[in-house]
Amino acid sequence: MENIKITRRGFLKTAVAGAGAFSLTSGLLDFQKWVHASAGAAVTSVPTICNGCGNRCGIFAHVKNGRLWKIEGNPDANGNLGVICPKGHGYLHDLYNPNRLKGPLKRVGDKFEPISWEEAYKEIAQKMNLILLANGPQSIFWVNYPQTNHAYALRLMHALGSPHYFTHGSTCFTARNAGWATTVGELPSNDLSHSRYILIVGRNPAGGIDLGQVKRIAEAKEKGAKLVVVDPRHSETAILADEWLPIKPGTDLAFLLGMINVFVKEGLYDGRFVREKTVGFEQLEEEIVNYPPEWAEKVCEIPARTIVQIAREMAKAKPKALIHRGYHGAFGSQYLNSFQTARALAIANSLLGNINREGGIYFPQSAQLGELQPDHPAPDLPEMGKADGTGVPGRYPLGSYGDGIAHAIPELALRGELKAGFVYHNNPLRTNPNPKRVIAGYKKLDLLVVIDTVLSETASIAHYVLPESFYLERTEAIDTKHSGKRAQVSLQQQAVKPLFDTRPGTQIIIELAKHLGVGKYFNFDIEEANRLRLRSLGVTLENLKKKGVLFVGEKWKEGCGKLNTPSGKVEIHSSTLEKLDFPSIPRWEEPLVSPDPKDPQSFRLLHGKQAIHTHAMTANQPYLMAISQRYDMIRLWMNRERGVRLGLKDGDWVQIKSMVGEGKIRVRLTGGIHPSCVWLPSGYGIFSKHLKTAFDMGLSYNDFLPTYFDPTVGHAMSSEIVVQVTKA
Ligand SMILES: Nc1nc2c(c(=O)[nH]1)N[C@H]1C(S)=C(S)[C@@H](COP(=O)(O)OP(=O)(O)OC[C@H]3O[C@@H](n4cnc5c(=O)[nH]c(N)nc54)[C@H](O)[C@@H]3O)O[C@H]1N2
Ligand SMILES: Nc1nc2c(c(=O)[nH]1)N[C@H]1C(S)=C(S)[C@@H](COP(=O)(O)OP(=O)(O)OC[C@H]3O[C@@H](n4cnc5c(=O)[nH]c(N)nc54)[C@H](O)[C@@H]3O)O[C@H]1N2
Ligand code: SF4
Ligand SMILES: [Mo]
Repeated sequence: MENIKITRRGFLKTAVAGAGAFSLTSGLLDFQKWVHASAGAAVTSVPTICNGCGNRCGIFAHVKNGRLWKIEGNPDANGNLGVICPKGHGYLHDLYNPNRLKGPLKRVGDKFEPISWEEAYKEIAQKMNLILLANGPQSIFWVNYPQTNHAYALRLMHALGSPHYFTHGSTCFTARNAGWATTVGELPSNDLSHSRYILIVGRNPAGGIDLGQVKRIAEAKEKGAKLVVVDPRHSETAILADEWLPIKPGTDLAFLLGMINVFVKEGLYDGRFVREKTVGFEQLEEEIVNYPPEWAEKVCEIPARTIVQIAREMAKAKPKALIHRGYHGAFGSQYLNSFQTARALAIANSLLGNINREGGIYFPQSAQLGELQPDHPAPDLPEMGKADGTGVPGRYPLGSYGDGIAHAIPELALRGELKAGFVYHNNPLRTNPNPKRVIAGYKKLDLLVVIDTVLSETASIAHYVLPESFYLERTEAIDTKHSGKRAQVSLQQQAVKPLFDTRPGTQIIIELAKHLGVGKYFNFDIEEANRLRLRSLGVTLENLKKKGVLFVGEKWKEGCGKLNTPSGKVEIHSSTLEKLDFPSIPRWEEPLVSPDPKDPQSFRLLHGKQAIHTHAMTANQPYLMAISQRYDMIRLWMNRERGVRLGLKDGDWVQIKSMVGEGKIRVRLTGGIHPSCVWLPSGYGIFSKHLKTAFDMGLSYNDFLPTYFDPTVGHAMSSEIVVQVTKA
């Protein structure tokens, strides 16, 4: 980002300006009083986990005189290796943000009134029981951010007999996961630090932050590795790269097919690996002749000679060469062709013979927690598929039953199939496509209970809002997120006492279960559950509390054994896809929609992360919003030449219009973006009036995104947006 240089001095200035705001409030929120009282006070350090985003970095929370002083990274944590990011630093201040929820709320007419926890539980249980009796268990749902510490929510849904547990996967990663699973049996990791050649296609770990990855890329580069970034936009990761290739968005599949063509035609692949560990290479040889690099150049606009050069360089560095497994940006849930793009990417890696190899793609070790049985028997699993079509033969055949298709909930509510739901650490009104439709669907529910820390858009329309304690105020279920060369367990634990009448999420789930009549599956507290689940891993809860993260299990071993695919091998040709009548060898597939090349106002609308914000949940953080404003980051990126053709100057206001929405924003003209698209940072566009700092700042791509369900996986296809951009 050329114009967003955040110097330390600049950051401190905004931080000091923000700190002043806290002195206006009273009690523990009063920063000045605390500074005075704390001079000379002892510092306690509590190892815990940052909840500023899904990375869940290991941290130490330093507490002075009962108040949080600062956080530092835990060097033992696989995911962040001792560092923390700007949004983690900023987000912790929300602990003292007066805009927090301070107690349970009940909707009365169009207002909220305070209610006690006990009354709220009783009323929710009465209404829920009526809905369960009248409509059956399949009429209720739970949707949350998919974190391992949210496991008890799934248990609650099963105890109530409902299959309808959802995560945000269909708006984030389900195409990527399905592509990898169909090809190599599971989602692997990247062994970045040992790689000699790293090709990243539409992933931006330096902006869509993954701190461990950035550190490992830096380590590899220091040892001489080459980094190539394929991104229509000059991203923060492109800044670190040896080469940046501004691809035409939606055409990564063509780029990868062109590379595979070179691997095959020039015999650059690992012949032994292909012979012993893959199926379908012959079919690939037949199909791939259709995609020479000259063809790919015409589609993706990366020169044929560059495609050839990268393929040759990677083959030379193999097997310590990798194409990053990806996340959200290019093929997580973006295009009609995203699933096939993920497949092609997995196959290209396999041809390098890098599967489960050092410096390549590897299957990480992850901790397998023990069960609560026999002490606490688990409820039976519901035997039905989900109403969204996952787990039902014939519909979204590669959809994830575990994640479900959460952005289908509004349709299911409008159709009357879902009647009541719990939304936990998730904000579908802002993070799902086409908010008008999401609002209509969620408003149709007879009962909506939202568990959040603030009055988000979704909380604003709930019947009951149950406030969860801030992450530094609560102890959570054991986290197993940090897989790697050796598995880890980690623990989010209380560092400061709750400031308000809030409760930890796990306690809320257990208390809800008891009031809903399924308490027999929840006759434990989180301390006991954590202790039981660690039993089989050979580590103690006491030690975990002391350290925050612990290594468990065996160390990763190199070598590609039997894979979790039908053939036990890498499926270049997929028999599963053949049976389903989907292309069983990747072949070119157009995106669903494309801008009109002859229309100067027509663009594809892309979106993505900025390093200082998480989704739509940190825009209300005053320090972080101050940075956005100071560095003028709330703007639509547009290619300079195209902007000039529209009569625009840098900083002008523009009008964006799609099939489903319109809005105004200022433009950032830059050479750092492909001419066919515009790019909107995805952290803004808050429309909950309760979020005072963030309200009405910027736009969200979801305002312009029609409601789509990709036919293979059911994902939201969130970059299939054509917009008209005009001077406002
Ligand atoms: N700062 C920050 N970090 C985060 C998060 C956050 O909210 N904020 N969230 C976390 C989560 S949940 C996720 S899923 C990850 C997401 O991490 P990423 O997937 O890295 O994030 P994005 O910013 O969505 O997209 C990455 C890049 O893809 C590019 N891109 C868009 N379309 C295309 C295309 O068609 N082809 C190619 N080649 N590139 C394209 C974008 O320009 C962008 O630079 O980040 C995680 N880390
Ligand atoms: N507008 C927009 N939409 C997006 C994205 C985006 O960047 N912007 N990214 C897409 C991607 S990649 C993803 S992964 C999804 C993510 O979308 P969601 O799963 O909806 O996640 P978030 O927006 O991070 O946060 C959801 C809610 O959790 C609340 N929250 C934060 N901390 C806590 C806590 O400790 N406890 C509780 N109970 N609640 C808490 C926040 O206040 C917020 O209301 O969105 C997708 N859609
Ligand atoms: S990446 Fe940043 S916000 Fe996310 S968990 Fe780590 S420190 Fe917190
Ligand atoms: Mo995501």
